[in-house]
Amino acid sequence: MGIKTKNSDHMNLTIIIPTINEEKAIGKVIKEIPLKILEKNNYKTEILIIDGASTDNTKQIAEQLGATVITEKRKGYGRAYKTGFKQAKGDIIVTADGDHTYPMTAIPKLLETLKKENLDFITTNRFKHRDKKSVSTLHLIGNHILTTATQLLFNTKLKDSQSGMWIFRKKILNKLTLTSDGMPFSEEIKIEAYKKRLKCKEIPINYRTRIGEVKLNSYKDGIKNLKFLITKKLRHN
Ligand SMILES: Nc1nc2c(ncn2[C@@H]2O[C@H](COP(=O)(O)OP(=O)(O)OP(=O)(O)O)[C@@H](O)[C@H]2O)c(=O)[nH]1
Ligand SMILES: [Mg+2]
Repeated sequence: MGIKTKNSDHMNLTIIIPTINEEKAIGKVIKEIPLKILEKNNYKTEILIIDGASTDNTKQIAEQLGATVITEKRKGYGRAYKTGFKQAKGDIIVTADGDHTYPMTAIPKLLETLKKENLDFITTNRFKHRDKKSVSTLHLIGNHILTTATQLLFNTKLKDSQSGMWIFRKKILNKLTLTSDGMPFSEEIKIEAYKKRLKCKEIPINYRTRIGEVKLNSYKDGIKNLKFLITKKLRHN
């Protein structure tokens, strides 16, 4: 008869956070991760910060709080995630920005849904329960255009194509064709998960106002995202 060790059925979880100069927020983000609850729920958690060569104290703060920091000098939000996915030890990956907008306290509940409903990929919808000031009118319009374009071009029912909080099983990554190194990576990972007919769900979350400097160039990034969707659709056909 084998000896049953405590936590022998644990799951490895990697929380990946891309950062550039997020020193005002990153400490709060990491401290908000409910490590004790996750441990109680049998998750062994690794926190990976993929830093795009910050010139402030982002890396030092993250390291002090127990995160593993990887410097990825190549530019881009998508590039950072690709590097993070390669380094992640977890069977399950959770993503979030390093700007305190996403609710890290929601992670245990989202993981429970992934497990209970045997899902492959969860993306989140920021628009149902958001702080009033968290998204400017310009970004609301931009988001609406991009989400509608995603719905029409790729026949998805997504309500928020730009959310940066996803919870998924790492094994699905080899089924996804992820080409973008930039901001369009966010819509691409969702389109790929839905198009590859994985078990996907979109779940509302609370969304807060950003701490720290805005990195996004609203018009430039919005147009880049739209162009990306059209090019991807043409390639798809
Ligand atoms: N490593 C890395 N991180 C990046 C890069 N660009 C953005 N980030 C980080 O990726 C996350 C998402 O970027 P944000 O600037 O928050 O983009 P956003 O959420 O669309 O815009 P906001 O509404 O201003 O929050 C943040 O934590 C950034 O610090 C990059 O080129 N490399
Ligand atoms: Mg953000």
